Amino acid sequence: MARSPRRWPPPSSPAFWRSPLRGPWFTSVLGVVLLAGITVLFVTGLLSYAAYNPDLSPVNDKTPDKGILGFYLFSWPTDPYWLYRLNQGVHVTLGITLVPVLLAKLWSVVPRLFQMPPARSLAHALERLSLLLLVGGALFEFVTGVLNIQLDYVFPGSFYPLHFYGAWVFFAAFVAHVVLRAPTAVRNLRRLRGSEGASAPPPGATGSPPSPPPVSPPVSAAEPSLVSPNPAEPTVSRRGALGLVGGGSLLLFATTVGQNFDGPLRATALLAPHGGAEPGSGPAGFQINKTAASRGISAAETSEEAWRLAVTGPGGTVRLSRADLLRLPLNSSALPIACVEGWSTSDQWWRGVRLRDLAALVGYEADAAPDVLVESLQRRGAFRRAALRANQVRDPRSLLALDVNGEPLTPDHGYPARVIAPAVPGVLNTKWVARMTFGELR
Ligand SMILES: Nc1nc2c(c(=O)[nH]1)N[C@H]1C(S)=C(S)[C@@H](COP(=O)(O)O)O[C@H]1N2
Ligand SMILES: [Mo]
Repeated sequence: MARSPRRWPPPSSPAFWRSPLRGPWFTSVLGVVLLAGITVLFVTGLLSYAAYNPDLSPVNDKTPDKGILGFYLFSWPTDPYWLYRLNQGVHVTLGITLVPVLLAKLWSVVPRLFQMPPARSLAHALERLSLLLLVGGALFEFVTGVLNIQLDYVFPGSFYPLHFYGAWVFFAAFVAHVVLRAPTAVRNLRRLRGSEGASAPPPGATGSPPSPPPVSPPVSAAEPSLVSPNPAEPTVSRRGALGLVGGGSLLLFATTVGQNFDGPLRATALLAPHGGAEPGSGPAGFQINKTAASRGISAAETSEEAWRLAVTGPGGTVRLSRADLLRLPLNSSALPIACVEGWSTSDQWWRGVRLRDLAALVGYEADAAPDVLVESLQRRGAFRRAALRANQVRDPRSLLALDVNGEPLTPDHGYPARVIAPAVPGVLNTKWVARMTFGELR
């Protein structure tokens, strides 16, 4: 290997960076993949946030200072009933799948980080500042997202504001970057398709070592080229390197996506915390987020003698035992549990009392049922209370469930009673319900 006798150049010198893989084609291909992928992540992320009913203040609102960033919030629909399951499955699975692409893209442009002088003009300084927000924002969003799903809310209570505000900062920088760079990326891909890009051996030269990439002209007159002026011997072609990145993505995808399905498919989700095995078999053998024991729910307080549901509305408060609830009209719905962490179950058969019928017990017409505040027996930890919007309460599939898959709820799935509603994030499906207040969210 030829090594130059002179001193090793500093990182601010293009000669310091010797990988023959770097170049406009490699960076542009990764950039185009990220352009599509990150746009989907941003849209599904904003939708996921809307699905939390964050404007049902103050109960569900984790970002009370959101101001105009909440401009787009709307009443999350109940149809199709699998909407949140799909949205969140795409958001989390795609986010994990894009990690190798993001890392490769950052690696491909890392020489730019050390570029000297740091700024040649005001415009250039602004562009570099936007890059700081772009790279910082991307790392921040991916790291907070992955930590949240893998490590079970390491940022207690503050994941939503961090990930939500971070998404806006990141996306603003991302749009600026795309506007500035897309023309160059498209030009690079057009110009270089099949030539520099593939590092393809000349026809008839199969098996020969990959040819050194030709030095292409700088991307723009003002910008130093990403191509190393002093490339090391290639160990893999550019196409091979892309294959590695794609293979990494495929591996992450294949070991994550199964957490969206029951049964044997879930066992393939080796990487996901809610992958692997189901928590048992039988009617209650589907994923459990927080067990009764972990939330301090005791058998004594959920017993037939002790437990009463308090339902409050303009007509006063009604107290009902589980036996009382079982004597009300019972209905069934097939609905999934779909968690923000990106895991979900297939449809389960829930049976219980319609939320709209409970509203009717305390002074509302079922068709005019209002928002409801649902509170759990649980005294500590997150998710003790959640608010559902009127359209969710009125939907005839929304239940205070007493049974699942033909058996009474198990303690871990929320016995004596839990909420289940179509297309809502799992976190709104409150377990171990103690109190429901219609019309007034406090
Ligand atoms: N009281 C209470 N209800 C709760 C939770 C909780 O921790 N406490 N977790 C919520 C979350 S985040 C999800 S995803 C679902 C999971 O329901 P499962 O454990 O029956 O699958 O329950 C929701 N209901
Ligand atoms: Mo969840």
